[in-house]
Amino acid sequence: MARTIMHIDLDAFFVSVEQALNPELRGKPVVVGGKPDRRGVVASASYEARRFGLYAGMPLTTAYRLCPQAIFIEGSFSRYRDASQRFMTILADFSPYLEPVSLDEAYLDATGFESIHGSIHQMAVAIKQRIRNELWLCASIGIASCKVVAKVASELSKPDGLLEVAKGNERSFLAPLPIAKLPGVGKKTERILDGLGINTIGKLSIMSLGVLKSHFGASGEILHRFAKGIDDRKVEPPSAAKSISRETTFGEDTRDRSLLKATLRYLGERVGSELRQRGKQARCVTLKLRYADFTTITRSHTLSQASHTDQTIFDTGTKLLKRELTQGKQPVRLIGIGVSNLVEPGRQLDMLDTSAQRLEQLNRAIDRIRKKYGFTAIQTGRTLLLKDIFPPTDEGYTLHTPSLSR
Ligand code: DCP
Ligand code: CA
Repeated sequence: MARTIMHIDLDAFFVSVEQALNPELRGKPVVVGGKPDRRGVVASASYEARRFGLYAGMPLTTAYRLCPQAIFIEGSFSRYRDASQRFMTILADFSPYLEPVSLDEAYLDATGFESIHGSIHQMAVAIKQRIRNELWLCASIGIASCKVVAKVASELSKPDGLLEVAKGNERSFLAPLPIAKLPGVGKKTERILDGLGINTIGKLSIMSLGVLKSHFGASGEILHRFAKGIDDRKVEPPSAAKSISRETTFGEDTRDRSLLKATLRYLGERVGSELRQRGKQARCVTLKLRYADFTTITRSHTLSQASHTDQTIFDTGTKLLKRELTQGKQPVRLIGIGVSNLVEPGRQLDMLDTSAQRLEQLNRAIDRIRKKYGFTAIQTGRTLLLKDIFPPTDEGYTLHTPSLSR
């Protein structure tokens, strides 16, 4: 059946939330990420700042060099989380088939809901208006018959955009665009495709599937389908979300194993707590490290049995960390941990094992206390070390980079 999918993405999200709260920041080059004398990168740059060449991920020192007059602010994750929740609540009024992708981005399956608003175009205008009136934020919306085309459309329409790709035009819409615009094409894929003389989505769509598979394996087939504007992925409401992760960038690169482990424990507890809150168990644990030179690795381990305890997440993460931190490695800039392959808790065989049962009870007790008194009300032995490094708040430790599970 023909579907109508929307991709809604807020413009310059972190910065726009700051501008909504503080009129003095409006219309100016603004950067959220921290003071320019600090290590770290731009998390979000206002469109005024982008005119000077600033973009997310750029080191703050470079941003300062390019645009010294920009206003650099630290930002506050709790403000963005609140704005995000209100954004998602507005969207949910338009269709129950809502899939948040990150704090400021969501897919909406609008099939059948258009007529309430007159047309799909008017529905999108109404969404943009509510977001503007209630949140003082700007949303860009792409409309198409599938996710991948809707996402490319919203991106292309930015800022304050609205772009509808008519059914039947998916492929011709994508064809002239550079391959980097296609979701799934990262820097590495782009380089390989470039080496093959493929620089537009159109050229990618007429490549032989065999060649694509030989370079990219199974994802070659997905790329090929996306390039042709074919994407059967459903809009999946959150309970079906596939992974949970947390990560943080250190103020200074570090080789200190106890600090790495303490941070891993803390991040793992946050992941575990969300996992339990969602009533899920995970089969896969992934460690992420970024080294001083920005090379980034992820290492995953599949558990023999799905789990949602902090201890399992931490133990698996530590094992992966130990294996990774062999001698001669560079200092670590960022550490992260995540779980994926989420399943409904089945009948638990290991519940016969009383130690597993005790662990489970302990986790539940901790969750209850934290819910009542804040995340740092209880600190497990290992995370105590973090107290001197990151100031704890009710929200948890103020980590440098809020993590987004994308
Ligand atoms: N973010 C971050 N670090 C990054 C990228 C993004 O912390 N490397 C945060 C800040 C952004 C938010 O996530 O405001 C949303 O990311 P987007 O990629 O959607 O970027 P923006 O919303 O800032 O800009 P755009 O208007 O291009 O969507
Ligand atoms: Ca955005």
